[in-house]
Amino acid sequence: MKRRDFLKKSALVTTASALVGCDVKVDFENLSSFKNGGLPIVISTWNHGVAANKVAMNIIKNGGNALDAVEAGVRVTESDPEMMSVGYGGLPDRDGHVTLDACIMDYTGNCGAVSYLQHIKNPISVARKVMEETPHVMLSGKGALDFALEKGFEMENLLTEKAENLWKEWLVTSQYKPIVNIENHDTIGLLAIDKKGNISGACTTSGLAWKLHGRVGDSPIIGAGMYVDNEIGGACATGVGELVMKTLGSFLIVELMRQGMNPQEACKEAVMRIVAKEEYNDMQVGYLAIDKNGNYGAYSIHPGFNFALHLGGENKMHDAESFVKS
Ligand code: SD4
Repeated sequence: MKRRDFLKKSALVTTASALVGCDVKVDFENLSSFKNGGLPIVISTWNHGVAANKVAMNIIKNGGNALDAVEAGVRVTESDPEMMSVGYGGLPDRDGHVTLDACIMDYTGNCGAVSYLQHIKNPISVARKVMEETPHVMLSGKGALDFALEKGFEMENLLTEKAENLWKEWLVTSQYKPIVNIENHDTIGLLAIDKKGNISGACTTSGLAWKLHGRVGDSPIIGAGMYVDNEIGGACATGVGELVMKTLGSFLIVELMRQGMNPQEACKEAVMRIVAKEEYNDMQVGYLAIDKNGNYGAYSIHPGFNFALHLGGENKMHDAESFVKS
């Protein structure tokens, strides 16, 4: 390695260590986990991401911007009744109510969110309206619903027969215990960079199945479920939201990238923050990140987290690396 490169890399390690306040071991000699990307790029969580990416990338290819792309992409998942962890068809809380959380963030740093929203199929579009048509960042519960209705969204029953039957089966034992990767098609977090190099992100979910009524997870929290900084990159999360909220995972990842980590290293470090403190045996968390140049990373606590990547004309599933190996 040239001396200049060595000094540059050493400086990055020092900065990263100072930031996280602990002994960060970033192996800059072994960058095998570094994922070369490119532009434009769309990346999203779980299998349902393939269909969402396709719609998002079409918008970008036709000259559209990243914000329109991320919104349109996740709307596909929200509108699909077979996706039982997002939007219409989502599994309800323990009292049988489908309550939705979503957030969106653009390349200017604007953001909007809704939490504990009921009866509206596409919460991401309500979140965008909050961002663009109110002075606020988040609306919640009945206020969010009233706002959506005022903006012309339709009130619908989101509890499908299939979801209702599963809820009734659950009621028999009423045991609440998160199971790692149980649905394998969870919350959708989607990040995109358009042809102009602008980054946006969206995240939307029906939250953990059988949650306490009123529970809100990480997905609508800017910096927890998703975060974008157009100068640096973006990140999003899936899994047990409480663990993501405690560490503000997506914001942390973007800040780690700002200090010199690549997206893969930053996702891994954010997972390490969780496993250092929490009982993680039954808890899954997965992170995705992209940097400004379209390089990407993914890391989870347990194996089984996968993501859809639309890059260089291909839209394919990939398995994330994980802290627990098998
Ligand atoms: C939540 N993070 O509400 C969401 C749920 C999820 O994989 O992503 N499950 O906690």
